[in-house]
Amino acid sequence: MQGPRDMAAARHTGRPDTGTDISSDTDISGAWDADNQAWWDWYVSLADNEGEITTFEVAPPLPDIPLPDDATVMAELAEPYVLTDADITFFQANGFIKLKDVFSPGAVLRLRALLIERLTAVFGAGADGGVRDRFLSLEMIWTDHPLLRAYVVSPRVAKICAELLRVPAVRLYHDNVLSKQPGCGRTPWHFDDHHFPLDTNDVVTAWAPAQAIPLAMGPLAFAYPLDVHRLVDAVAFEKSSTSYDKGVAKVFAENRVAVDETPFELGEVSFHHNLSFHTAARNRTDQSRIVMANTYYADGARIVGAPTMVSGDWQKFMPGVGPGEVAASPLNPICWPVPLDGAQ
Ligand SMILES: O=C(O)CCC(=O)C(=O)O
Ligand SMILES: [Fe+2]
Repeated sequence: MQGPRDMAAARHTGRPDTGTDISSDTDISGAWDADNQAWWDWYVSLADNEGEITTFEVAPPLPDIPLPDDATVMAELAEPYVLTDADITFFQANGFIKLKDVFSPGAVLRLRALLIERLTAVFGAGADGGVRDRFLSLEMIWTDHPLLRAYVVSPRVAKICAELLRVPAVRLYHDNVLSKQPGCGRTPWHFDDHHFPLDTNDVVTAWAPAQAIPLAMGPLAFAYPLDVHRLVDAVAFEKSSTSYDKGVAKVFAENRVAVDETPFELGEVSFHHNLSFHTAARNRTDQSRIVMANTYYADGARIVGAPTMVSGDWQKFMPGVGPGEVAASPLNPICWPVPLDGAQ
């Protein structure tokens, strides 16, 4: 499939724009033919934004605290987090929940430093704020680094996911480092069901900020309750315009749909279901909004019969697994419950 990433991605990747057939702008049946970064460049180009940001708010400083060592962070990431029945009921009804103190401040600061190191290795200097306007992404950072692996396959996080979904076991779909740089535009309204080629609705993304997120930095924001997605079923997805984002915003406004757009404290993590509609505002601060967003799904789920281009680079996350097959490659370990041999 040629060209769905179109001009925005071509600008950033240096690849020529191979052209988009606007007569079939709603046809997403082809496969994605570029990488995950190109996917995000394309995806954020679908958001409706007004004007350019020229003045940047000073982001709150990161706390000046002693950093925990690897063993301390790993122990914390394995420690169970106690969810209440009310938390689970809230998630089931609303499709999202924000939980405080999932990570300690020290674990967040270690994560931010590790992610900046990785982002710098790929994108060069400035990932912590100097690079402007872009949405940087990285994935598969967990396979060769024990501490990053501990964050991604964390039993603490995965147990929360399994309990929120009310399923006995969850696997990792993939990790996703998302850095919304100062000046970067909105994340368009969407639900993740289109992104994941998984034949189940037992899918949840743990969106873990690597700093606090004030409103000016663009916290993830959720429309609720969960079934508001039905209101926008009829809005056609267009792959090279902002019409879908605008269309969803219009329907939600007309129906006075509630949106939770609130800051994230340091250590707070949100969890959203694959049918939860979400968006994020622009980053108007001088600090990058770095997040680790890892997706987990119920063990036993299969790949859908015909993944689309909106499923992006999915084969990278499930090598050797074909359409219709059980989604359980070696890159999709069961993260909860912890296997008896401890091997994740
Ligand atoms: O970080 C963002 O702005 C968007 C992330 C997102 O859509 C997701 O993790 O599902
Ligand atoms: Fe999303």
